[in-house]
Amino acid sequence: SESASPSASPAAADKQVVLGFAQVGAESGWRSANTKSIQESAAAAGFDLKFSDAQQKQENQIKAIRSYIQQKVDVIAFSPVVESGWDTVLKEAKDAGIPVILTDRAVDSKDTTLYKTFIGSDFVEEGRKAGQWVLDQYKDTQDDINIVELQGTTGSAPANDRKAGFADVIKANPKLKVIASQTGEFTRAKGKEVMQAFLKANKDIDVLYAHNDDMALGAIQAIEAAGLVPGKDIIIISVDAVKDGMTAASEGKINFIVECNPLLGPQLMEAVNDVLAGKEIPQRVVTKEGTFTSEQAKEALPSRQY
Ligand code: GYE
Repeated sequence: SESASPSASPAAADKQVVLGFAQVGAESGWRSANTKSIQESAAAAGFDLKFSDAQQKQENQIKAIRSYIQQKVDVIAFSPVVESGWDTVLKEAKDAGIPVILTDRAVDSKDTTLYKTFIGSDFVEEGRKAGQWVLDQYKDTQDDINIVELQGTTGSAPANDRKAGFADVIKANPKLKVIASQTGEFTRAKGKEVMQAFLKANKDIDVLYAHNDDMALGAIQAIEAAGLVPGKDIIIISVDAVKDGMTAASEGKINFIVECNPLLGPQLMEAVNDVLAGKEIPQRVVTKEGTFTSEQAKEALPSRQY
């Protein structure tokens, strides 16, 4: 090929890079945008992408990773459904000499040599931003503020960390009380179902904190069906800032959104190239993101990419 020179490595010059990617599922708008970003950037990088969808099940992801090991792909990348239980399969990849890159979600493996890098958001910080908004909003309250929480997938890094970051900030004001907290599995359907149950069990809900937009959107349906006004009768905070979430925010139905950027494809492909070229890469690459009030959502919406 054109770029081949006596010093260039034959692998880099001649052979198409094969990347095996084990995706979580298709549970949310965030996930769809993330999948699209990975597929488009792999194509742009000229990689042969092997893509699998685990339907939110760890066992399916482990199977996919094992099949990538068997196929001897050049690099394996994945977004781990849950944080724990990865050491065995990661060790298998390491023994086979296949580098692994984590994107989006973290693992809790103590041995950090099991993967090359982790590219994704700081979910604790996202939870803290959500908590800070609530803290500021209710700083002068004399009354108790009853908060319900829709958690993401049980055991996933974003659910664990968004819960922890939020709790850590709001504890500064004892009037802020999380009266119910349950998983809505990051989906609209489950968000709606659990919000319905919350509304049945608690007559005085002031605030909903949803770990993603999709669950907030499902909950909005439940709130409206109960004859309440989302964004007024119940103040709503969510995470992601995908199009549908931003639309609801611009309509005043979601009061505050913490951004979580799903467009990780370009950074991942860059990391794949670096790893294959034998370059040192940082163990952790944190995505930059902001927050939106309803007003800011209205302004930002026309130029959003996802
Ligand atoms: O917030 C949620 C998705 O891991 C950051 O997964 C991701 C989360 C995202 O289902 O919408």
